[in-house]
Formats: sequence, C-alpha cells, structure tokens
Amino acid sequence: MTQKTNPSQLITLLAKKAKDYQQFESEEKLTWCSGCGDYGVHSALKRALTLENLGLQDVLHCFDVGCSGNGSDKIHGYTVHGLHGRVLPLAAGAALANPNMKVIASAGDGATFSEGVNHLIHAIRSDYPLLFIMHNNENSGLTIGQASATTRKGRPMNGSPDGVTAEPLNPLELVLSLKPTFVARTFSGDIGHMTEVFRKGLHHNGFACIEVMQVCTTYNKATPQNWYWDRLKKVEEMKNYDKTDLWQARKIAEDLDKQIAIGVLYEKPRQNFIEGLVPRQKVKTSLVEEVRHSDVSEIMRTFD
Ligand SMILES: Cc1ncc(C[n+]2csc(CCOP(=O)(O)OP(=O)(O)O)c2C)c(N)n1
Repeated sequence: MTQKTNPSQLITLLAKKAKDYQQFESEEKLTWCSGCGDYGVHSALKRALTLENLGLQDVLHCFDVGCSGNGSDKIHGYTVHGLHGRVLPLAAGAALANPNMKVIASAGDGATFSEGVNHLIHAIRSDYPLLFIMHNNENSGLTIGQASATTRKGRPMNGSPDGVTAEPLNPLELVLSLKPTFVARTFSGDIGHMTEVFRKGLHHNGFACIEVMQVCTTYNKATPQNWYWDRLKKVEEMKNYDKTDLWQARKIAEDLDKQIAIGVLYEKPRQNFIEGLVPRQKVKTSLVEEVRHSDVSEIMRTFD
C-alpha cells in the first residue's frame, strides 16, 4: 500500500498564497456526487496553478462534456465548455492561436477514448503545447453509468447489466505507443500527488498527458478509494526507474490490476508543434498577433 503524499510542505507554501488561490474560486456550487473524484482534481488544479504563480489572465481552461466538464463554471477564469469528445481540437486551436496562454483541457475517459479518440491520437503525435487532464472513472458518468472503453470486462453497467463483454482499453498503453513527450498518472484520492503531477505537466513545453485514476462512488462501486490505495505504487519509489526510457514506461503502464504505477512515467521533450513551424514570409508571428490587424470590435459588440 502506498502512502498519501505528505501535504505539510505543500500546505505551508499554499498558506502564504491564500489570496492567489482564492482568485480561482467561483461562486457556483459544486454539484458532483458525494465522494466523487472530481472534487480532488478540482482542488489540486487550483493548488497547482497557485503554486506555479499563474493568474487568471494566464490560463484558458477547456472542458469536455461530462461530470468533469461540469467543473467549467466552478473555477474562476477564462473557461470554455466545448462539445463532447472535442475538447482537444478546441484546446489545441487556442494554444496555437496564442502561445502565451497556458491551455488546460479536461475530459472524461468516455469522451477521450470513444467520441474523441481520433483527436487524442493527433494531439499526441503533433505535440500541441497544452496540459491534458484525462479523468478516468472507467465509465460514462454524466449519462448515468454506461460502460466506456476503459470499463473492466465483466462489470455490470447501465446499458450492459449482464457485464461488459469487450476488452478494456488501457489509456497509457495507447498514449505511450504514439511517441508522446510527457505521460503521467495520478490518483483522485491524493490531492498532494495530483498537485505535484499537474505542476510538472504545466512546466512541459508540449503535450502533457495526465491520466487521473478516479473513483466514481455512484457507478463504479467495485473500485472504491481503498481498492486503489492497495494497488498504487509511486514511480519515484521504484528502484532504478528511468522516466526517459519508453520501454520501461510501457512495461509499468500495463498493469491496472495488481500494481498501478503513478507519477511521471515518461518525459522526453522535443521540438513542439509551434517551434517546428516554418515562419511565413520569414516573419515569426502567432495567430493572436495577426488578428490585431483586423478590427473585430464591431462584430464583438453584436454579442453584447
Ligand atoms: C457527440 C455526443 N455524444 C454523446 C453525448 C452524450 N453524453 C454526454 S456526457 C456523456 C458521457 C460522459 O462520460 P465521460 O466522458 O467518461 O465523462 P464523465 O461524465 O464520466 O466525467 C455522453 C455519452 C453528447 N453530449 N455528445
């Protein structure tokens, strides 16, 4: 059994930045089920932003449709609630248009590995510069607990009450097969660990893919908090673990039953998508600089 990440150092740091943390607080009520992993993720994300000294103006949050997507109005700042399965093209477009913004995309396993699986593949191979938080509660929660591509075989779910017959997909096995540059896994019950992993993802200069193993107290009762705690193993506690070794990462990502590896499993930065672009007419500009040449204020006024 792994231990909860020691939060005391983190709490001392955060206590000095209480005001910075509060800027992310929204007035909207949190509406997730009691014990939902989304509470922890929400809190860890705000802590990570605070500790990285990011302000409201520095970050764009893009949310998919799902229980996690219902966090879109629960965090104060620039947020967009996109279409189901489409958060990655939305976030990638924003990140390419304005490289000065930190772009964060959040989506569930249903959206990511069914409706949006094509977008995931191209976001990884293109290494778009954004942080992707993939909430893996192993079901489609918002639509009341149908099987997703990650639901374990044999598990009875709404819509498949006699048990899921298809083989589950292991998210990080797929991700690691696509030449990623940053791959991590963390757990919704360990806010300290999530905070540290999110901070590392925010530092990454390309596509940072983070899987959050997440409890779903309403529709996935077979894997509660304790089930995870009995199986989690931090990579930093593994002897001779080398996070630049892709094959080692692929090997430890495999097991989702006996020992579930958490932490930064793989990290090897390369030239990201924007850095690789050849400047048009030898002038390096971002889209956001180019649109300054057109006055869109008249159009914007029509939305008032
Ligand atoms: C294109 C499309 N397909 C299906 C839906 C219906 N739908 C909304 S949320 C959802 C499931 C969300 O599951 P997941 O992405 O795993 O997120 P969770 O709710 O578990 O956090 C579905 C199927 C939709 N809104 N749009």
